[in-house]
Amino acid sequence: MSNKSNAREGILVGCGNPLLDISAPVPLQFLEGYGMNVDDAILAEERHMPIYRELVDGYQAEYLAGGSVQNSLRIAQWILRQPNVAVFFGCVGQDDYADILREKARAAGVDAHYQVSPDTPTGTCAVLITGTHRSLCANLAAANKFTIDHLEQPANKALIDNAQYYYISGFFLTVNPPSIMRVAATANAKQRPFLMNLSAPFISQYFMEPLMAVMPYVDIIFGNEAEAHAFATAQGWPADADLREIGKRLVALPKINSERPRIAILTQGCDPVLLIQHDKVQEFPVTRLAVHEIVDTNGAGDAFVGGFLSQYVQGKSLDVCIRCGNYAAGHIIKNPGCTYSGEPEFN
Ligand code: 26A
Repeated sequence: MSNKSNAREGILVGCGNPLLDISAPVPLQFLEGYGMNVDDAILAEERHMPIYRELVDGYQAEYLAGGSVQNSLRIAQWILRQPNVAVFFGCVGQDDYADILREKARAAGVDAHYQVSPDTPTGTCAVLITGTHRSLCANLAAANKFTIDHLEQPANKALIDNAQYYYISGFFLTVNPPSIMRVAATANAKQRPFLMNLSAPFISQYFMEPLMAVMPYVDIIFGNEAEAHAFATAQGWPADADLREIGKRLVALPKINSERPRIAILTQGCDPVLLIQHDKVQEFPVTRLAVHEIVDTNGAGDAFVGGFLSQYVQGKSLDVCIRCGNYAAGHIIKNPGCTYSGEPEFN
């Protein structure tokens, strides 16, 4: 069994949407009723608002800490076994849900510095489980109130300056691109890695402009196959481009610090993870779980990034980082939501 790491406190900073997940198994008709598909990740519109009440009243709903970046940081902390390596910024309300998120972050060892929007409820995400699939519908609420002032507060600015690795999801592009640009520019000025995630197809479909504004700063880009294809389509790349080709094109997009070429890491469920550097593609196999072992796939992508980050901040090779990502994702799938049980078994 591995011992705690000796990564430095505050070495990793993340920004994202702190959400409380309301998760329940539902019949497919439930999704259809709301015009949703399996494995969606969408922003709630007016017509989705009744979902949350309906889940709590009519189904066996569980409350779980969520929010993509926060999930990844919690997983990284679990593997690191040493608190406060990861610092998190995001906006919550002043309510019980915020207290739950604060406590879950603390218990996981994440050093969360929430901005508080007193008049807005904490964000929630409906997680609709249908067999081995899940569909997400986020009501960002307070998470959407995040402002760059929060990062400019002296104590928070010091935390950002002091970090060496930065991770922000594509999801955060829906909230506050100026904050993303600020963190990206800081990372670039200090020659420190800035990592991002494509997060969901709708980000490429509707937020391509801010995504492309930050892309030149992105040292490592994560995504799954659906997200990579959505990005390729939105870019007008050839419709027959496969994941390898898309990866090669992603790493070739313009980059500010050309001395550190971009890396793309593309996951594809139980098929091998692709690591793309220059025009070289490497594959990393994934252990296929039996259907009966799968509790829910919610958070698998976040856990992959969390496992990756836990090693990356220790300066481990990409090979080790990806293996740890696969380990973490496999573990999380066997647990509800993006939660873990027991001690990590990764060396
Ligand atoms: C802006 N959107 C849609 C989102 C999210 C999100 N986190 C941030 N922003 N939509 C879903 N999630 C989170 O993703 C996790 C699963 O990967 C959910 O809270 C869930 O925990």
